[in-house]
Amino acid sequence: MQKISRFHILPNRPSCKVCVRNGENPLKLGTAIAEARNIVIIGHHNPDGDAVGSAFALYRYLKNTGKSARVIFPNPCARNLTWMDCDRVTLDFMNHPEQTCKALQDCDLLFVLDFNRISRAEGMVPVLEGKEMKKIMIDHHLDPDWDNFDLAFSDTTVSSTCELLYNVFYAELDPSLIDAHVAECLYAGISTDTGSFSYSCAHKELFTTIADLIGKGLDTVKVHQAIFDNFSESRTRLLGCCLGERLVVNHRYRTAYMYLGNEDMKKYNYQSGDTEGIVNYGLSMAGIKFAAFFTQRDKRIRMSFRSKGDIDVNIFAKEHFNGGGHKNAAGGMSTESLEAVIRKFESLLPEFYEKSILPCLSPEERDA
Ligand SMILES: [Mn+2]
Repeated sequence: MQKISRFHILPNRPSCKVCVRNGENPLKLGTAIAEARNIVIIGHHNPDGDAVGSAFALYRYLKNTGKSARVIFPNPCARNLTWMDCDRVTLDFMNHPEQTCKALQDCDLLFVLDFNRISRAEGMVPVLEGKEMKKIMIDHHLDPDWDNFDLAFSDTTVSSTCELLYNVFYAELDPSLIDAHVAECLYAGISTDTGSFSYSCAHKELFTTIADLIGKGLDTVKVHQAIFDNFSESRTRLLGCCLGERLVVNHRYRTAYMYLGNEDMKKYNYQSGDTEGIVNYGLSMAGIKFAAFFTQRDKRIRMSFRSKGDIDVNIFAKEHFNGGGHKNAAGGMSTESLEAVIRKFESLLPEFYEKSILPCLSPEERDA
C-alpha cells in the first residue's frame, strides 16, 4: 500500500496535530466509523482513569450512533474504574487471550487511545501487526509512532486523552451525541490525569470543556467519589505502609521515593490500580521536586516518576529506565532486582540534580 502521510491541524485547536496516511484518499473519522463493521478500542497496560475514561467515552459515543464496539485492555482495570463499563464489554488479554485475539481478528477498525505505539500493546502486538485493519490513534503522549496509523490525533498540550477526545468529538463528529455517561467518562480521565486538577490543567479551554460537560449531565461529585473515595481497606493500609515504612527522602537532592516489594504486595492483597497516585505523595512535601515510586510485579519493576515545574522526568525515564511519558509524569520498567533498580536510581541522582533540578530552583529555593 502507498504510504503518504499528510499533516494538518484540528479545526479551532492549533495544538492538535492530525496525521492522515495515504494522501490520495484521506481517511475521515466519521466515514471510518460509519463504514466499520467491527470496532475495537484498545488502551494501555495497567489502564488508568484516562485510558478507561477515553475508551468508554468513545464506546458510549459509538453506541449513541448505533454502533457497537469491543473494549480491550492488556490486563484488568482497577475496581474504582469499572463503573464506566456500563455494558460489561471489556476483555482483558491477560485473562482472556483467546477471546481477545478472536475479537482483534474480526476487527476492521481499531482505536488506540491514551498510548501511541502499537508496540506497547504487548502480547496483542503479533495479532495487530498480522492483520489488515484501519488503525486510528487519539493520544496526548510525546513522540507518536505516526507511520503505524491510518489516522492519528496527537496533542501533547492537553491534560489528557479525554480532553483531546472531547475536542475531536466537536471538530470531527457529532457533539450532540455526548450524553451524561460520555461526559462522566471524559471527566474521569481529565480529573485523574490532572491529579484532581493539580497539574496539566492551567488552560482555560479545559474549564470551558468541563462547563459544557456539566451542561450535558455530568455530576462531578459522583465521579469524584466513584474514583477517589472507593478504595478497599487493604489499599488504604498499603498506602500507610508506603508512607510509614517505604519512604526515602533525600533533601539534598530534593527527591523522595517509595518502593514496594513482592512481599508488601502480597501482605496488602494488591489489586490492579492500588498503587495508582501514590507517587504523588512524594511531591506533596515542601522542597521536594522529584518523586519516584518503584513497585515489584513478579519479576519486573515498574517505576513512576513525577516532578514539579520544568524538571523533565520524561527524558530521565527514557534515558535510564526504558520508559517515557510526559515532562512532569513518566513511567519506566526494568527486569533487574528491586535493590539493583533503587541503587541505579540513587547513583543517577547527583547528576540529575545538577543538570535538571538545580537549574529549575528559584534563588530562594537554592538557599533553603
Ligand atoms: Mn493519559
